[in-house]
Amino acid sequence: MQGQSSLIIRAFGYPVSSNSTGKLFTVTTFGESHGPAIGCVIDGCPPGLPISAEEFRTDLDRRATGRSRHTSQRREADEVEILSGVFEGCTTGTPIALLIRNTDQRSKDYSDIAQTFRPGHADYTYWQKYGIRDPRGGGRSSARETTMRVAAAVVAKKWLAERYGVRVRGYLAQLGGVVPAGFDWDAVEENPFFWPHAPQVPELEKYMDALRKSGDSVGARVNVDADGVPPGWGEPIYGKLDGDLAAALMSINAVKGVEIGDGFAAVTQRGSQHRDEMHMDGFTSNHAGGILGGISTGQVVRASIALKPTSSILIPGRSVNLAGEPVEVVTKGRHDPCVGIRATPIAEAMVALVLMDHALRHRGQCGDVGDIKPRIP
Ligand code: EPS
Repeated sequence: MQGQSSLIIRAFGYPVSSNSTGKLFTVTTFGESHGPAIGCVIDGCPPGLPISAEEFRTDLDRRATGRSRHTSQRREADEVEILSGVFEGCTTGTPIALLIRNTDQRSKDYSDIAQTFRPGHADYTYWQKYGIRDPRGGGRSSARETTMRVAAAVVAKKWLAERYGVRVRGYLAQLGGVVPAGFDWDAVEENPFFWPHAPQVPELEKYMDALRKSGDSVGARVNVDADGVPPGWGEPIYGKLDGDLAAALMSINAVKGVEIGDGFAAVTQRGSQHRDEMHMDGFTSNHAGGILGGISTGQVVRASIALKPTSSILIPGRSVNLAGEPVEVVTKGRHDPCVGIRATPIAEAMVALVLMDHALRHRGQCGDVGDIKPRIP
């Protein structure tokens, strides 16, 4: 009996598979980097949201490979086909299925890797877990999968903007040791790095050209801000907004750290410094990153991620092969010397998916609560 009820809870309470995210706005992705296609199913989207295939273009292009010499040179069309859930240009409330066909696979680059493991790559752990893997383009562990997160988030971003005026936007906050010397949101979309200070772009170009020539890779930091989030989103205790953001951001390939607000800087701060004082005309600071007790405060929700340097590099590294012999690995193919350069739209996407899910969850449970006073702007 007990086994049966836990089965029912799994089936009806949560998405069962770990390829799904969200409780009310659920996104399931599928596909491998060198398979025929990648796709996703979005379930729980409210009806009546106008959406067309063309609306996916901007964010998919922002994330895509081959848009500058500083990223992988694989050229994918990334054309979205809407297979279901949209009728006469509007969401119907039924599952939205999106498909993108892969068009530029070059699987021979991966023939050596089929027999060995790239140091620092999920090749090894996929093999240990499943005893079988699709090595072509990294299979399911490839950043190609993030295309569908970005596509799903186009729907979430639009609904959040129309319904609540929420805007989710990110930028590259560090490239290796280089940090922005100034900040201007307008600059972010004007360069291939999503860098917020235009005068530094030539320096970044030089840095990346030298890195690419050296055959090595480097890490990065990406920051995401969501403004317009009303107070109240997030469900203590195990559904905290910051907890769900951390899990969602950590699920992005190569992410090794997530911070909310001041994050790890809080370790050395005093309470008098870290707390965000309140006045009836607003908060005086935002060390908390717009979340207290797992619930949004109404301030900007602020997250930051650390991405590791890409493991697919030209510098030979020691590894082992399937026969248990020591080997030297050099990764061929079209890889990103810094995955962080393309991570801004992906991080935005994960933040948007979590916010959309929590917006629906808040509306479901607390939609009748009404106006709470005082409300600090
Ligand atoms: C990736 C390796 C490269 C990238 C790929 C991510 O794949 P391939 O060797 O097949 O060119 O191009 O990125 C994408 C295709 C994409 O759309 O993001 C990896 O190992 O993660």
